[in-house]
Amino acid sequence: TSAQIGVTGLAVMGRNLARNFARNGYTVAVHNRTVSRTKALVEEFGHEGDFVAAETAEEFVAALERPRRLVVMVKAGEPTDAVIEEFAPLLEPGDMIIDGGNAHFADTRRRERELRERGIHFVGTGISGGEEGALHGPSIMPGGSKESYESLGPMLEKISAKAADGAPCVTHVGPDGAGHFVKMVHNGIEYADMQLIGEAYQLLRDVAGYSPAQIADIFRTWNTGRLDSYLIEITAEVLSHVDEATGKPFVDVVVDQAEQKGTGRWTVQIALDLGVPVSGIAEAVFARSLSGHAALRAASRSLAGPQPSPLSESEAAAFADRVEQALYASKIVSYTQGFHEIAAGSEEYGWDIDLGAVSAIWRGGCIIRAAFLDRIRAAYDARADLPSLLSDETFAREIADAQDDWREVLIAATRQGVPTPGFAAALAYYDALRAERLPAALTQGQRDFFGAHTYRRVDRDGSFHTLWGGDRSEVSG
Ligand code: NBP
Repeated sequence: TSAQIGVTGLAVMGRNLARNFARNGYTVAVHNRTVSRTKALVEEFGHEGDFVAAETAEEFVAALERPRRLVVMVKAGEPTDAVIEEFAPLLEPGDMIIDGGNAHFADTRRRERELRERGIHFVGTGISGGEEGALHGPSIMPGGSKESYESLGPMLEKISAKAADGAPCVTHVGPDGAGHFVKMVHNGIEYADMQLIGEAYQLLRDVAGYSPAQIADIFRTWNTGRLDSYLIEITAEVLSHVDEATGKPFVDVVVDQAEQKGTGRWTVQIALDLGVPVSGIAEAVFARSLSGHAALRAASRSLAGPQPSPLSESEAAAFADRVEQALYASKIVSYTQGFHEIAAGSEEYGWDIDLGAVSAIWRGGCIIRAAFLDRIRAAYDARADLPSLLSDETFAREIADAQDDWREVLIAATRQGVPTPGFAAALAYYDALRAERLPAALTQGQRDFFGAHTYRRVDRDGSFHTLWGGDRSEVSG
């Protein structure tokens, strides 16, 4: 038997992806470093489709029809390099290695280059949706060569999630590391979405005085409107869950220290390198980091704060509506920042990424799937060279309608001492972009004063320096 596709690395993700291929009618060769996992897969799920269990790398490669398509689902980092080193010598020109792990795009670029020299296509592929997505249909972000996509595309389309309009949630994002780059930014946006939702929850609880169960209901209502999304939906589930052991709201018995695996951090690190302001995503990463500093927080607990001033019931309901506006406006800003980073990466690496297509493949399967993404796609469809999502008329109008409430929410948060770094960073970004003049002119003056770094003038071309230590006359810089 020859298999159309092979999966090596059969932990949760690889196993479910292999089953997804098999359930879609493909013959799937399966392999894992520890053979027991391969056996377990075939024993448990062999009835779901055609699997070819391979114990050795040689058997695995021999089981694949040519050109070979070999999906690697191992722990990202050194294990990926180890697996490539193991398999590449057994492959022939034209074969494809598809890395579906959460690799750093710079590693993907390096691996792609090295394997291209050996005639092998290396297809770094972002896969989102967790284990459920891997089984029932993930959002798939493949990079690599166009040629490899011609061969792989139809298979990926089959196993991917489908958006509400039936479109498969997969597209050829761009060459080499483009797919993993886009997956990275997806995760950064996911961090920002989660942080904004967390802030909305905290405001509804600490300013409006609602209980977790009441807040779950508010989120359920929001989920029927423009905020309709997977993350809002599961937030309501988590908030309404009651801890069995104590009878308390589940959210009150969980230690409030958020963990992270690192893709959000990469999004911010790369944004710093590219010079793209992703302040909302950065605040989300920092907020998780701050939450984990238990000793620092304990040492700060007695610091002064404002007097609490609870809202009346009717004020609370009006406040909840305002929070919805603030959340929506902040969400527009964080997607604006994320898409800016993708555009900048695309420019830097010559990827030619279609931003509308990226928003389209995030509509299903992935963690940030939302009705909202249809509107982003519409914005880029209407104008592919949109300088920023905020320049789209619809989004600009929605923010215009939301901004008074957005500001009121931040005033209330500040007055009551509720931390809202995500909402605040988003509004600051919006106001900074709007500003006629920024204090950057003063920054330039300071830089020229202490370091003779020169400045440009609004009224004449060229660069200039003021003789600050002398008669303060201006010279050409
Ligand atoms: P893990 O990330 O836990 O990796 C376990 C797999 O890697 C096992 O198959 C293990 O083999 C194999 N492996 C390791 Br570890 N070192 C190896 C080596 N040197 N040589 C060969 N195989 C090696 O699995 P996972 O949670 O299923 O995730 C797989 C990939 O998918 C990761 O890159 C992860 O970041 C990504 N991921 C994505 C999502 C998502 O939502 N997109 C979710 C979870 C994970 P063994 O059985 O012999 O130990």
